[in-house]
Amino acid sequence: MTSFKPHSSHWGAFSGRYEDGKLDIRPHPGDPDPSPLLGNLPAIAHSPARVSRPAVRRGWLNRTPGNARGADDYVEMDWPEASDLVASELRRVYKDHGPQAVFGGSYGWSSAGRFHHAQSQVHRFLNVLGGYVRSVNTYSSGAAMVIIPHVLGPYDHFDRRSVTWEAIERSTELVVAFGGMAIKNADVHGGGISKHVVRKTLSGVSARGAKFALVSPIKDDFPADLGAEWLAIVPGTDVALMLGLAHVLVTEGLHDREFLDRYTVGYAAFEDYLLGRSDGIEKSPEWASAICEIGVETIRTLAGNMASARTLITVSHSLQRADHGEQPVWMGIVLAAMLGQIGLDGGGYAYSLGALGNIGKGQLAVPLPTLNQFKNPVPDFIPVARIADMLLHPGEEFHYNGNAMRYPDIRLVYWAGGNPFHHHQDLNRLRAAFKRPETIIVHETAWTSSARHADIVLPATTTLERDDIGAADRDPLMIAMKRLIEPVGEARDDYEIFSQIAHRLGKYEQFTENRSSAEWLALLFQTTQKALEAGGHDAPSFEAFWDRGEMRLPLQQDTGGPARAFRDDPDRSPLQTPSGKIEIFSQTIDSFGYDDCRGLPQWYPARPETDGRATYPLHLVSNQPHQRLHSQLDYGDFSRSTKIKGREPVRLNPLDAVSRGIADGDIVRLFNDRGSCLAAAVISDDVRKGVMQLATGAWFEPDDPHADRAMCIHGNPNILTRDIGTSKLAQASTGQLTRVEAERFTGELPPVRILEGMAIAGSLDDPEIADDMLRYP
Ligand SMILES: Nc1nc2c(c(=O)[nH]1)N[C@H]1C(S)=C(S)[C@@H](COP(=O)(O)OP(=O)(O)OC[C@H]3O[C@@H](n4cnc5c(=O)[nH]c(N)nc54)[C@H](O)[C@@H]3O)O[C@H]1N2
Ligand SMILES: Nc1nc2c(c(=O)[nH]1)N[C@H]1C(S)=C(S)[C@@H](COP(=O)(O)OP(=O)(O)OC[C@H]3O[C@@H](n4cnc5c(=O)[nH]c(N)nc54)[C@H](O)[C@@H]3O)O[C@H]1N2
Ligand SMILES: [Mo]
Repeated sequence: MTSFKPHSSHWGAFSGRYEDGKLDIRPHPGDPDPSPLLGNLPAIAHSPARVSRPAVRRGWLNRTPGNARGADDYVEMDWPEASDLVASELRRVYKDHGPQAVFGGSYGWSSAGRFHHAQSQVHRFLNVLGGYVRSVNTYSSGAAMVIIPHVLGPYDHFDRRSVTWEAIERSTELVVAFGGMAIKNADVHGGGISKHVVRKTLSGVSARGAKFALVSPIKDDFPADLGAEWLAIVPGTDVALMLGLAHVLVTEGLHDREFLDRYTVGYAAFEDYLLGRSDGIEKSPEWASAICEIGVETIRTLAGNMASARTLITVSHSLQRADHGEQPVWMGIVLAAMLGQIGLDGGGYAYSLGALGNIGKGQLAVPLPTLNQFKNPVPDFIPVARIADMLLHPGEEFHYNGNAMRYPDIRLVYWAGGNPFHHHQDLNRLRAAFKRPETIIVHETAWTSSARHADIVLPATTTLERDDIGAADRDPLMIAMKRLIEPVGEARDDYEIFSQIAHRLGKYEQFTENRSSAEWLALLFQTTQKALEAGGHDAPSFEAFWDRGEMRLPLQQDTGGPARAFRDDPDRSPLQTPSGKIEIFSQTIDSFGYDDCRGLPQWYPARPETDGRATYPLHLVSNQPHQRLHSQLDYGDFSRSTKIKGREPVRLNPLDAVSRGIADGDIVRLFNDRGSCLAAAVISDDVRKGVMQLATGAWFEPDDPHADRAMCIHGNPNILTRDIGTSKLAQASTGQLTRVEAERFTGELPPVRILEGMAIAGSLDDPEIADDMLRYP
């Protein structure tokens, strides 16, 4: 009998045992509310979706004219040949075009584990070769990461060191959650989460008598049993509602003038806008109600309640992953400032609370092991969601955060640990963009759609196939992640793959520093161990930690973070903004002269969606899936158990279903000017009328891989979403919302095959294919 060994994932700590060809998973005994996502893990050991051998796209190998990326055959080869091929191609591109022709942004969540983290590995590797064009910010929070530093201070001060669950349990009387706090989202935290506490914490807060207002088009964005008031808002209109609330505060004299005077700049100009003195439009509850479709009385009552209780305003990531996404983040801050509660225990403003399972927990008192990525000498970068623009428009000018910049001319794209055909918008446009580079290299664990658009696909192990150290921001448990299964097929660790290629390029010593993976783990562990020792804590050796299987890390005391310090003494602890105060008006942003993000937060109607029709009638919300992390392990049992007729479920309101003749369980076709997809209808009162909700993450499978405007037969919403930046300020993803129409699908239902693996055309042992290979320079 083998024993259960400790391991960790982005969705929870667990132990596993592999026996008789079966992987058993047990949640960590200390986790009060383990995630069902653990049910996706066993398939890793045997799924045909795994990449088993290095593979190369045939059209790339023999330089076939015309580019068939996404529709081509793959042939397999041995590791030494694959490593040679990648090395010689990298040598060519670096020599002929330089590092500014290599895109290594490689966005993506990859897996938990401090050393084998794919992004760190790929960045370190490319830096050893001379650098690469990088990407900045995230799909998660691209708009907030740019606006918050202008108006409140460093992003991580307010994302991480903000209001804690402890303070909420102690003091909060009313939580107004814009975008909700869906329990499904708190299942996950990047790097790991040993205790899922959000459900229990919210119950406790509710039991103490606190009230909740859920502002969302979807009712289950808040736990159903806590009696939250559901304000079923029109998607994309939160700023109008916030302005309506602000208007009530001012006209009823409920705003905190003293706070605004002492702690903010620019309120007077904002009030001119709010009351219509500057533009002739009063942002009254009536005005707001006409836009967001929340009743006037509801707005008035909520504003009154907010002013008379210890109120916490939360704004979810999702609100800013939309057109003009900077505005709700900023306007939420202004609303909280008007209530005068920023920096009070359990009051004020908490950005993205509930979006990830460790937000709101205490800070670790010691640093975590981190692999040195070295310095990147290339200055060029893009805001992460501008990838298709970059590939389609080399040399073209774009604006970002006060700078006019140009897109670099990319010849080679290197991706490890991310799935752009999951995370990017307007996939038909992304397919066109992915035809541009000369070479695309991907390390993948599985034949995702991104792997299927690459020229060289190298099979990577998952964490289950390697030893690592598990640790994450705000999680007090460090875990000895022990290998549970042998590598599947010929999969290798990203580190091993890069080491072999580096060797061929004469960079082995620089990349590996002559250390094995095991030696790296022991070395990286020392960062934390030394800090523990210095702080007088239990500081076991690496061997002792590895034997024990886990180690508890100390937490900092909760002092209320930078907001509390600022409130207590704004002169000695100013905010790190230009004025040292909360910037209701930002001189800096105003000076950029952007028409889509001005010096004050304000209401901007969404930009028109289409060239064709006037508009599509339904709002599509494409939010995070409850049954997986993004696209990861869509082939796992739990994710598959939620599919209907093999498709991703799409939820819609009964009224919208009836008027379109759609019944529960029907396959529907969603469409707009950009594309279309199939999905399975689930009719639900939890979805506001006029809204459809289709989670992200079903692997993109085109009906016709050769078509320019393919339909996804599986249910990936990004075939429909818009590929435009939030504004010239942040240029962030607007993937959360788009407009669509839907109809019952009556055609013959094509089978979904993408989760069943790739049909490989042959191997290099095959003489005809080997001949192609010889023709490669
Ligand atoms: N429409 C719409 N689109 C969205 C969003 C939305 O709200 N709406 N949300 C966005 C957000 S917030 C995010 S964060 C992104 C997420 O986008 P991604 O982070 O790109 O999504 P993942 O599915 O996590 O992709 C990780 C990939 O890494 C692979 N992988 C895992 N472990 C390893 C490893 O050790 N080595 C290697 N080489 N590969 C590994 C997995 O197989 C998987 O394909 O999506 C964004 N896209
Ligand atoms: N189970 C699971 N959990 C996850 C992830 C996952 O893939 N799976 N991904 C993780 C990641 S990377 C991130 S960044 C976070 C993302 O955190 P979020 O971006 O906050 O999560 P979403 O689920 O995309 O959106 C939350 C809710 O916002 C609501 N919403 C959408 N548009 C609007 C709007 O205009 N107004 C209002 N008021 N509400 C709106 C939707 O109903 C949606 O359910 O989630 C994390 N948690
Ligand atoms: Mo994210």
